[in-house]
Amino acid sequence: MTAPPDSSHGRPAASVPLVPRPRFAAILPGSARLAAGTAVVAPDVPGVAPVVRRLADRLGAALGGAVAVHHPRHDRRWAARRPGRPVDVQLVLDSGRRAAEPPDDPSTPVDESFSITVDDHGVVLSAATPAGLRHASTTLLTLVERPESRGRPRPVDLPAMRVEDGPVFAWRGLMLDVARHFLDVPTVLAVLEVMADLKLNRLHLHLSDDQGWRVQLASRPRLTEASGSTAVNGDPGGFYTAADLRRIVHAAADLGIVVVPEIDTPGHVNAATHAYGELVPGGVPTDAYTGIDVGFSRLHADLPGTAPFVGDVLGEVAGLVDGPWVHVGGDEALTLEREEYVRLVRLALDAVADAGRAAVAWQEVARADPPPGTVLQLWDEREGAEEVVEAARRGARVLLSPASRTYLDLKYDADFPLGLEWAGHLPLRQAYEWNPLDALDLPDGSLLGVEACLWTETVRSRDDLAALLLPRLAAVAEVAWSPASSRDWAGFRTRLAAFAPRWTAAGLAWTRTPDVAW
Ligand code: TNX
Repeated sequence: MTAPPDSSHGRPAASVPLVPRPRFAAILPGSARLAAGTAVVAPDVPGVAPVVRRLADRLGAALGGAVAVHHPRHDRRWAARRPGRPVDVQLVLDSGRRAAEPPDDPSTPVDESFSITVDDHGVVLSAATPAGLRHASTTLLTLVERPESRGRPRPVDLPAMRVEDGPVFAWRGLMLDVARHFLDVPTVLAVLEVMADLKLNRLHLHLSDDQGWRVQLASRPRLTEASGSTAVNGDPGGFYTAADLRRIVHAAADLGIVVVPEIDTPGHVNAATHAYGELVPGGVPTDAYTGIDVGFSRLHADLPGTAPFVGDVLGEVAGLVDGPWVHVGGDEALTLEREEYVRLVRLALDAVADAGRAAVAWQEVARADPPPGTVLQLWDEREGAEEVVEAARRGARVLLSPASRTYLDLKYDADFPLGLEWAGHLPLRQAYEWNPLDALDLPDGSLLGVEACLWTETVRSRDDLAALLLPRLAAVAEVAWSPASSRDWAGFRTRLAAFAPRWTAAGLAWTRTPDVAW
């Protein structure tokens, strides 16, 4: 970031709290005042409407007073604005930069790049797509909001500046394990807001596991009747109704986040085998399981109930989300022979294809020779990476969640009260200082992105969740957005310290790690 000291703003520009780090930002001579009377001027097109709503709401809260929205075709205010008044914020869908046609394949990445110009005349946010305008708005909000003085709105004199930005990776995700412990809708909505501010764009929900089943399905009602209320340690469970999941999907979409639902098969299925004896040889349902071992449960390829179960469940779940992906799990089926594992995984992959969606799966699914376009999620650095690389050579895409960098359920250090240790500890700096492009020797273009994972064996409350998630999610977000060549730990610490008060203002019990001067 080109960032000379900024006298007009009263603070060095290096402390402008942008996380993730923009590709280019320069403070220029001049300034623009945003205050009550500032309006948002934007094109009246469907994808931009939620962006404008969020921008106007939050600008209004920061500046004091409602921020009006004008659509230029119906309103000449922008052109007629007189000097001396608060400036407006104009959103421009720049057709010159726009990809000619929306892609046929909805899983094709969209152009998320944007620019911001602040000068004496106003603020202009420009991008080729609504996604780009959303990130531009988020950047502007980060510059305008002072979360530490919440409740005291005031005018903001922004230094004149130019920002040009866009992500390295198309998939910047977070996985929440809502199976080991359930996370209710308000908690998920709060996490979505945090994600949007970090420009993350995929929420992967791990909806089923041995300890609980978290989505109510009309085709198999006993899943939640028998396994909705259980959780690790005998703690309270819970589940989403279809309407709950739709609420999450819609809220995410408004924030530019695609929900990727996961039904884990053919292992991690005790919640299912506890609900339906037809999935178990002999027909007797398994006992409920509330421990934290992995790898013991399984489906059976030769039982007549298995294929209809996999088909119905994945088909119904696919119908509850709007995005192009469904995650089929596939990890740690330790009691299955390879041949039966492959048969069972193929059932799941076929069910997702039949539903018109692309499959995402944990890395082990590389063994089942998945169809081109399948997204394989790498997590285990101990073994199996070569299989993923080979599958990528045959057309699979790769998502990186190496445990030692992205497993936000690992303890920060030995003394941290929450979290697991199987892959070591994960201090903030370790989550930050790595380059996804160096992780595997992948064919060009096959690396889709990076996803943080938050398994919830030890997470019993929203506070526990926030303590593990933040600040490390910010590190993963910057790794996924900003080129490795432009990142540096010292700069990240400074920017993060200025960014974090918004988490406090949102009531999140994040962790003040010892490596940052918070
Ligand atoms: C491994 S990662 C698992 C999960 C655990 C996690 C705990 C993966 C695909 N499987 O079942 O919750 O470790 O860190």
